[in-house]
Amino acid sequence: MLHLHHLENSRSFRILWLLEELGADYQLTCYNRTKAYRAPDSLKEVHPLGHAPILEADGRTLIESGFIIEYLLKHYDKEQQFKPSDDNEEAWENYTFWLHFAEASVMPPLVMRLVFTKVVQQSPMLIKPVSKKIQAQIEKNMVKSSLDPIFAMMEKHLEDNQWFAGAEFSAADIQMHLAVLGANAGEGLNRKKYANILNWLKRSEERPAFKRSEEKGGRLNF
Ligand SMILES: N[C@@H](CCC(=O)N[C@@H](CS)C(=O)NCC(=O)O)C(=O)O
Repeated sequence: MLHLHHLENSRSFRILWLLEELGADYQLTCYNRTKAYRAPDSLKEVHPLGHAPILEADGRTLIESGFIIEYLLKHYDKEQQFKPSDDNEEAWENYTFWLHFAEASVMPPLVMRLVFTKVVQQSPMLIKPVSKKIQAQIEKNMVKSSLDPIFAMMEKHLEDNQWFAGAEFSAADIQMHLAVLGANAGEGLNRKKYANILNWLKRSEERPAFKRSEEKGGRLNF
């Protein structure tokens, strides 16, 4: 039996989406974020780290979205629909690269952006102008300067490929989706400069399994 612990507006949406793509039989428990935008303490009762996603699977408690994806594909994707086979070297490399790239390279600057946005929001009135200045510096020197080349690389890849693994949709698209959506929040990605990324985003969100995940786990809203 599979039991997904899903935190609203979070990485656990990835697992919900994959479970829907797989047509798996699973139980879903949804959690709301606290006022401070954290996970509620009740998630710590499921796993000591208290982060989402958490998947209870086959008598074990699994964390880490990339690992959970690989676990589900190994045990529940018998026809290997969402991961290229090992003998398709190019697709396998693309799949593995982008699956890791999402958490290792795209999410860190986005998390930094989120943290500094929260710092400004939670600063007392008197020091708000100072915290805003620090936020602007971090955004320019650490967030934007990291994200611009990352998005140029993604745009180039999607110019030649329909999906991140190549010709076929895979779990790498699921893992990358949340990262791209996060970066597209606020001002949004430039329509001309990032046309291929935005078209890929649209294609991904048109999938019936994505729509069902939104109905069950709530819309992602950054
Ligand atoms: N690298 C982990 C990150 C897990 C993580 O940080 N989850 C966030 C949600 S996106 C969380 O639970 N944050 C709530 C908190 O820290 O209180 C993964 O991919 O699963």
